[in-house]
Amino acid sequence: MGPLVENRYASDRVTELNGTWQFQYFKSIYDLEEKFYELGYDCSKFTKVEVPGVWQNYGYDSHQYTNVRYPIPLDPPYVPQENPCGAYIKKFVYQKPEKAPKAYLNFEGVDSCFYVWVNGTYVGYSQVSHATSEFDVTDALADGENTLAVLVLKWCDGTYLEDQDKFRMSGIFRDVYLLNRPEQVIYDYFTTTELREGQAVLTVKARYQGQAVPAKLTLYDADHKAVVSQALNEEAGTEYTHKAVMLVKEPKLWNPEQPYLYTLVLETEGEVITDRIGIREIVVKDAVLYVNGTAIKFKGVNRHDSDPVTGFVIGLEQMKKDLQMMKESNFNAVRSSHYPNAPYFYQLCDEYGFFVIAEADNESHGTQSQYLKDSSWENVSRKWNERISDNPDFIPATMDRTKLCVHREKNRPCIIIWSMGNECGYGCTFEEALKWTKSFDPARLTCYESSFYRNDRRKYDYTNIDIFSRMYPSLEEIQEYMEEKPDKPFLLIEYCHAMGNGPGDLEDYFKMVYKYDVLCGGFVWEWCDHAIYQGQDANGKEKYFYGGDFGEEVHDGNFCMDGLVYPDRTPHTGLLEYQNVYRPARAVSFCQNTGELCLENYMNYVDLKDYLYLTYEVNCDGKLLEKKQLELKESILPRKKGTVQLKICVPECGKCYLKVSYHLKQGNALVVPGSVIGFDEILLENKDERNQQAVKLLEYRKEDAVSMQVLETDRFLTIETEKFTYLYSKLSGLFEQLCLNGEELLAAPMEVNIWRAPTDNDRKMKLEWMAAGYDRSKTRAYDTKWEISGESVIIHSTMSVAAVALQKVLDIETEWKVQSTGEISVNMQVKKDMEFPQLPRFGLRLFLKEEYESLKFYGLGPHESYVDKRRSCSHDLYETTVAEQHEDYLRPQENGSHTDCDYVMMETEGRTFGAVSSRPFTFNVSYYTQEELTEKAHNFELEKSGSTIVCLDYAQNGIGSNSCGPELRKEYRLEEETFAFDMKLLFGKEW
Ligand code: IPT
Repeated sequence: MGPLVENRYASDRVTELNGTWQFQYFKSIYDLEEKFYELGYDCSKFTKVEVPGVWQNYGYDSHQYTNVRYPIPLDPPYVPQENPCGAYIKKFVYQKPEKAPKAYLNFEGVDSCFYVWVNGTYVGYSQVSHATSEFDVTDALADGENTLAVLVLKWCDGTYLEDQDKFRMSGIFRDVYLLNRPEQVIYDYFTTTELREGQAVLTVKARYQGQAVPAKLTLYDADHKAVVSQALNEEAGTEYTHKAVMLVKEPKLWNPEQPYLYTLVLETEGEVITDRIGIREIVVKDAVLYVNGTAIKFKGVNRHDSDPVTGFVIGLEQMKKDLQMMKESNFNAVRSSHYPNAPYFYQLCDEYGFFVIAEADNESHGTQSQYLKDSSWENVSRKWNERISDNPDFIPATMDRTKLCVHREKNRPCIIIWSMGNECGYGCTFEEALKWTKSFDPARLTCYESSFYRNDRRKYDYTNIDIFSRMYPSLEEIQEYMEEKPDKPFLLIEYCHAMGNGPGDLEDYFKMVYKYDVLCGGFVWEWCDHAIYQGQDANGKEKYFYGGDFGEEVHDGNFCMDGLVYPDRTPHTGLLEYQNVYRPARAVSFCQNTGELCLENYMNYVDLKDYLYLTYEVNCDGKLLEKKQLELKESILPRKKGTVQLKICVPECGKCYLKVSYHLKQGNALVVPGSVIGFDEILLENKDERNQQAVKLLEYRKEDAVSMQVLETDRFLTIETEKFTYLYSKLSGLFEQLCLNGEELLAAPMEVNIWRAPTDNDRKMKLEWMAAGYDRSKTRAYDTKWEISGESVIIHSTMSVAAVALQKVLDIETEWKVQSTGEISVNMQVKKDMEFPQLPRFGLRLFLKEEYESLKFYGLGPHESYVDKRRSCSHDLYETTVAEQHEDYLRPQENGSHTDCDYVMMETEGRTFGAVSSRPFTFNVSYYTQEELTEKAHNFELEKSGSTIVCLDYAQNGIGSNSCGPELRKEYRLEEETFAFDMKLLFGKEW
């Protein structure tokens, strides 16, 4: 069928007014002295701009990013007197259609408020940025040329209710059009569906503009066959005067996995309205949310209308691209955070299959950040509520915003839940809004996160809230709710804050979601990074600005870059992680003897057999041994398990994995058949499960006896053979030079490294890390002993790691073994002073000559992986380059790590440097130092160090989502009191 919206302007009754307009910006409304809207006004000072657009992108005013805090003084309803504004003029030709004389001028989004004139006649004012404003301009229009003038103000009293966490931009940012209609039309209609004993009941309520005229309603199925037809009959209701009830036998139901749509045609004499209908029923029973009788899970994401180039202006293609990427990544739901999106967004969600939480344009979060002497939560929350959400003066505005949201989108089947808004606190305004919503649309559910319905001691009315929604709760808080006889479904309306390198806790929340039926899923915060594209710098590097880069007085830095995709929609590794955590099927067990693989279906509605086919491969030490395709023969229904048979051969020795990949069988409107949408990796058992290449590299290699010399001074040990000269510092307990075959490998002395460039999720932890001196710690040796033993030199140093002014963090007993072949092994026994916080990492840092630009490694790849963020990676032997290893976060931070590695080998023209360990390790390679990544605020400022930096780590601290979520869980922290680090360094060998 295709989304209706694709033909939205294909009617002779619609005059599209998007395109080139004339525009003038004024820093203050007081600069606007002339009546620019009058006919004959000389607008030679105006420039040409594209509408829709935002004037900050036309080159006027300036972008500002602020989250909670208002960009203006908290003084509702007043806004600054010097209010910036934009004057717009559009000329267009119009011919009144004979059969549709009424003309309605529509604006689908203007920030923040605006006045409209047609041919010099004032036709009205409107506000509520993300709502549609419609003006009856029938009498103001003339045949021939017409002049439309619009004055947009940057701030209005509505600004206090539009304090969403976003870049602030202004102007006419959505479509403008003129709609012609006959005198007597169906002005408003409301369709609802319910299921009754295998049949569906479609109810259409309607009211007219002008006199009621006969209306015929016909429902067509997806094959364009008429299913049922009925007339609208008079029946007075609260808001509607007419009604039709249609019975659909053997209905095909709508759900995100099978978004079956019917078409409803509403015909009156002078007009035909076409709409889509999705039949579905939403029920809450025993605190479990059912759609069409199935207890569902929202695999959701919060999405803003946002683009780095166009700002608030989002066209059909941009939306489709987002939805396509979401489908590929196994999402089934979107929250239109925190305001109604352009109308066609919901039509796309109907068509492509996404559940939607539709949110009203209402956020007064800034009232929470007022100055208070008593900053206790009790006091803050009381004052927060008092200002707006519990202030009766704001009831009309709140009701207006709720109704604008509900009325515009009430016929969209994708919408399951109405959200009253975001972060306003709670009070009488929301009690009223919820009461109205529930009585107007009892067939859908409501939620409002900021109600704090469980822990607010005041007596508010929560009865019209159907879902208990929370943002960023810890697993323990969820558990607590589940144990307290829950009376409402629990929803993670925001979770797994995806800022920068992260989130690291998707798998843990996934497990929680599937542990309880009462937990109906969650919405990751959020879909995309918000930043403003600034073109390329002199080196051709793309530049993106975030908060503070525009010289804003109030801003929230890079808190706007917290999405699963970069602003240009390049996926973050967090998106890849999401895709595999929420894979449609999971391997529950595999029996190597029988070849029986047990799978569980994690979809809500479809049979796995119809949804997927599998490919499976056996990989041993990074070698692909076999790969086959497999169709599922037996049904595996949602949330059920089923088995398939695989025949594989497992070698006796080597690290062997069975990788089962899930491919879309039929594909869907957005994703092509065959696409891989997840995989499982299963470690296979055999006689010797060790990576055989690593075993070989760890073996002592005997060569013709070579004589080794050791020269000792107060400061150094020099270990020499014909082939190499190594310089060991007795002051640091580490090597300073490694010269092999006349060539120096190191560009700087080796270091013990405990620092990583703080990730966004380390933003709180980093303060402790810095207080602990981790960012400036140094290694020293106290005592060094050495001996020659057989063909090796054994060096023993007692060492510590400490920062200026502070006690030692670590005590280390180190044993180095230098073999006559040149190989160096190290064993470090580390003991941490437990006064200190978790370590960012522990390992050796080597500065190799930068010509080492390619590498091979066996471990988790191909992209970055961490102890708690590794579900999209699998074990293999990867070949890559140092440049490719850099994950280019717009605000630089730790990146590119690989966990669970057996060995890594760096290469340059025939020479190699390698590291191998008997215990899986973590490493990363980069041209940038941790210091550089810590210091620089933007990726385009990064300067290469001139070396290839190799970090060989015992481990790194986990990633988590503490940028706006709970603390990193204990099990992912690097905070053991004692641990042992083993590594063997190899040089210049054929591998
Ligand atoms: C919360 C908001 O709802 C969301 O808009 C965004 O700001 C997000 O979290 C953080 O990125 S606000 C937060 C202060 C809990």
